[in-house]
Amino acid sequence: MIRKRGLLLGVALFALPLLPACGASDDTPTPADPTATPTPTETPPAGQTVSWADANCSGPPPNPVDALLTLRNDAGLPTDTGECPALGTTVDVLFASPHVWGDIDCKDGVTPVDALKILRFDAGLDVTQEAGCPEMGQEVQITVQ
Ligand SMILES: [Ca+2]
Repeated sequence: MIRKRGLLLGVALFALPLLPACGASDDTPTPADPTATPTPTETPPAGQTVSWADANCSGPPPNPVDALLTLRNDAGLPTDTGECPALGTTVDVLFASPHVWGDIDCKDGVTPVDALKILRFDAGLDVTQEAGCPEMGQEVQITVQ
């Protein structure tokens, strides 16, 4: 009996290298074509450089027109934000967390307080921003989510 097991083991060990590996194909690998042009990887969409609180992308600095747009948005009236995202759109701000476009102070969404802060900034008065929120008029790069 021991001799029979030894014979079976010997046959199994002899035949093992002859069996194809699990999942292996019979195809031999083809070398990479050295003349092939590499496929370019897809680049992320380019961001848009804007001035924070410039609601309609008219150019820095933010001004009372941006405040008016903010109030119109709050009242449910149409707003023309030009090449900027629509007010209330979530945007990724480079080197900052996602923010809502038009939520100037990064607090409580787009409200009349944001319009007031734009007017204060325009008048040269102090404006308080939430931690991690861009400063008024700061140049930022945004990408619409
Ligand atoms: Ca706000």
